[in-house]
Amino acid sequence: MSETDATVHREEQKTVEYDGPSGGWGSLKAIARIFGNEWDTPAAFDTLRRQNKPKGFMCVSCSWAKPADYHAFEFCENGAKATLWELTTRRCTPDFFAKHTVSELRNWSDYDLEQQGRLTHPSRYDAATDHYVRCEWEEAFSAIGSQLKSLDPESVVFYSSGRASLETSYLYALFARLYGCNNLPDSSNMCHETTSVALKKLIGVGVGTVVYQDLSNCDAMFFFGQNTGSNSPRFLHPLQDAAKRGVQIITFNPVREKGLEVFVNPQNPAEMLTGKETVISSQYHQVKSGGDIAVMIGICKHVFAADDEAKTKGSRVLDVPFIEQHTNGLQEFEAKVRETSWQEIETASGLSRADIERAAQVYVDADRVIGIYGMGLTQHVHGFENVAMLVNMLLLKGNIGRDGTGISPVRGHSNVQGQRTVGISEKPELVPLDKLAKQFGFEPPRKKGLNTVEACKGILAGKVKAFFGLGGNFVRAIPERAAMEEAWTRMDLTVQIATKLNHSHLVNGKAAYLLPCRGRTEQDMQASGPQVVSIEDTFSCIQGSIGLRTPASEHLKSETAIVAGIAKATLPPNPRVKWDEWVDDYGLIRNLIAETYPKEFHDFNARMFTPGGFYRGNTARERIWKTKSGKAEFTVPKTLSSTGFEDAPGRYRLLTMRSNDQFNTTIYGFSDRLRGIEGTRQILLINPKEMERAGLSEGQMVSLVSDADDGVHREVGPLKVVPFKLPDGCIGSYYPEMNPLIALSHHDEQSKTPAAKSVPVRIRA
Ligand SMILES: Nc1nc2c(c(=O)[nH]1)N[C@H]1C(S)=C(S)[C@@H](COP(=O)(O)OP(=O)(O)OC[C@H]3O[C@@H](n4cnc5c(=O)[nH]c(N)nc54)[C@H](O)[C@@H]3O)O[C@H]1N2
Ligand SMILES: Nc1nc2c(c(=O)[nH]1)N[C@H]1C(S)=C(S)[C@@H](COP(=O)(O)OP(=O)(O)OC[C@H]3O[C@@H](n4cnc5c(=O)[nH]c(N)nc54)[C@H](O)[C@@H]3O)O[C@H]1N2
Ligand SMILES: [Mo]
Repeated sequence: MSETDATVHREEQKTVEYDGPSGGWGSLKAIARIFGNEWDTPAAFDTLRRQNKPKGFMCVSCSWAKPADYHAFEFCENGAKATLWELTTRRCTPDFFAKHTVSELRNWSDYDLEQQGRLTHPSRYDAATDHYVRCEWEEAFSAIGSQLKSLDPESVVFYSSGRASLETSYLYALFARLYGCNNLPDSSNMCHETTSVALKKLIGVGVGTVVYQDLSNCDAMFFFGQNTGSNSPRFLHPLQDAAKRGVQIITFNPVREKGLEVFVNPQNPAEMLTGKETVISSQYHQVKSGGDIAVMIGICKHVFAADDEAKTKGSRVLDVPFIEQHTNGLQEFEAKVRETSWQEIETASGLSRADIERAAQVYVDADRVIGIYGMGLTQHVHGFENVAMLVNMLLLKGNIGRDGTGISPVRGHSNVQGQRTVGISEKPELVPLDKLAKQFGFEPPRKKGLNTVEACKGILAGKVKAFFGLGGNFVRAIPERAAMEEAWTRMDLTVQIATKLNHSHLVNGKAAYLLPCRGRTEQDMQASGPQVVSIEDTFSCIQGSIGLRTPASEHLKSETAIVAGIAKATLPPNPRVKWDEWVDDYGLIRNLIAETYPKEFHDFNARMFTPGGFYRGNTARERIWKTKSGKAEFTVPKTLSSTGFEDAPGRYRLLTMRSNDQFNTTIYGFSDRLRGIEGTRQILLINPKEMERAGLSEGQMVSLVSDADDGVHREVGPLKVVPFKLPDGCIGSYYPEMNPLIALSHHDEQSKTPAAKSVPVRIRA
């Protein structure tokens, strides 16, 4: 199936080598370009000024930490875009839905749909006319409730996208369990699930061990597949400070990402006026996509060699006391590393031995090292092995659980980590079910629920009959789009809680409801007064957020109120479950959270406005290992490549990328400024040598075809060929446009995270 009709853009495409820094004037211009005339300027600036500060609201974009000693403007280009996107003056009203059928809107692009602005009224799908029509809240709640009562709870999926507050998330998970299932997949299943599974197994906690102060105390950082400049730009500030302090920053990434090369701080007038750049990465290695296991084996090989040599002089490179006291499995790991040849490592990584040794020497010399990573490690068939290799590497020199060290997965959505903390999980063993049973007087379901890939399989097989989306754009974000869209409309019920219109709302089930909610920037007035909410950042710090803007429409409800409204209409009365009272006062929900998770959330209401947030603790950071063996685990890598498929003539590894002008499926514009790609997203990035080999010329239109070995035809095109610096065998294009090319079965073996960073494809000229 071809994707182009729905996503093609009208502007002329041009690609220029971008030689400016990340940050700088470009980031301010980028904001002005997108929002030129559709924001209420003074009010918007007032809102931005309060972003990520105590008693302000916490950014709706990424989950990067909000420091206690904040800047005058504690926001970045992309955080500002996300905020202004929510504050748009445009409205998507019942009139709009009266003008366009759902079938028509299904062919609109992601960009054009969200450009309609904020949703204003609850709506119901009217099959007779193929329109969304306005309905009343109570009507929606009772219709949804009565349909849910008639369904088998195990046939219903409760998805969430990572933005909703801790308060809403806790109620949402409670609702699903009171209803009778653990079908609580979230966007994390497509993202850092690899982290949750791997780190839990290897160091006993499913999250990173680093906190803000570690960034100021480390000697070196090793970066694998995380694009700071676009995806967590506020991280550029501590990175810049680190670089200035002489910290060695070693980057492995198939793409030369500007934000990891140089940075001009847009909040520093002197730097802005002089254009003075800070070089971020001291070494930048363009590893092949899927080549990180090999790279890290190479680094460890060099560490063992350096240790052999040190021994002859009576010293050690390995942290022997740490390894003996705290780890398990070094011997087998060491044997595997020693027997792997440099030739194998060079082939699998695409890097030379000399380059890997140069990076490894920094690791040998540095006393305190942090390992940082993103989707470049997690979204692979052997993503688990990627993360496990980084753990191996850090353990060798005791780089976990010491000040200035640690492992740091950079999380995605602003509260994705927190949602998991308060019970949104398909894995019953991660949730204190006995506690919930006592608290609310019911028998929680114990059967494992569906994660994202399993939910997709269930929908394809017709076993899943109803889908709830607490935010997000599931149908655009998942793999196997063509088959999924077709199967989707066979569901009995789809309910989407959203701020803006997106494609998932338009591939509706037989009965469908579109329920518009307030955003985090907006005031949330309930019976007891204005409400505040809370979120958890990537460093496990929990912080309150206060919305002050007037809501986009008087007909909106808060996410908390919508979840509670549906739950109340669905479930039998239970004296311990007080939906109405909880909506009246979110402080009561925080008390419930504190009761379920006393260690992390005691005195929640009192602590929620601690500057920088309160830390919920991390056992691995204290070198307490809640693993099977009671120690941190070395893992023997079973492969050198994380792609999960063999190389073959004409087969490429497709990396699906985010541009600087998008937040996931939300497309703000068509300028990927930091990569010099302007005006279109329908492109195929490929290096000039590979172009020549394949007989392609610049600007030629081609399509991509899936090369998975299941025989299913998947195709996306036309795409314009653009020469781009990438390793041999690797090509790039944008997410979500490329998602029809990803087979549902192409996922990390252990966590089932879709393997979006090495998709096997062929080019069809
Ligand atoms: N502005 C903005 N911010 C965002 C988002 C957004 O879309 N826009 N999304 C949010 C979400 S949900 C998430 S999860 C995060 C995602 O943030 P990131 O983790 O940065 O995710 P990606 O941009 O998908 O890719 C990360 C990097 O991995 C590199 N890469 C690809 N394959 C490999 C590989 O095999 N090895 C290595 N070493 N590198 C590789 C890519 O070139 C890219 O630079 O950002 C969050 N923040
Ligand atoms: N090929 C490929 N696929 C990928 C990825 C990739 O790198 N490559 N990345 C994966 C990753 S990391 C992730 S996290 C997923 C993202 O998957 P999702 O989280 O499902 O998608 P988003 O695009 O973030 O969702 C955007 C929608 O959220 C709604 N929204 C925005 N703000 C709010 C709010 O405050 N409340 C509510 N209720 N709704 C709101 C709006 O309607 C908006 O259209 O995609 C995954 N898919
Ligand atoms: Mo994500």
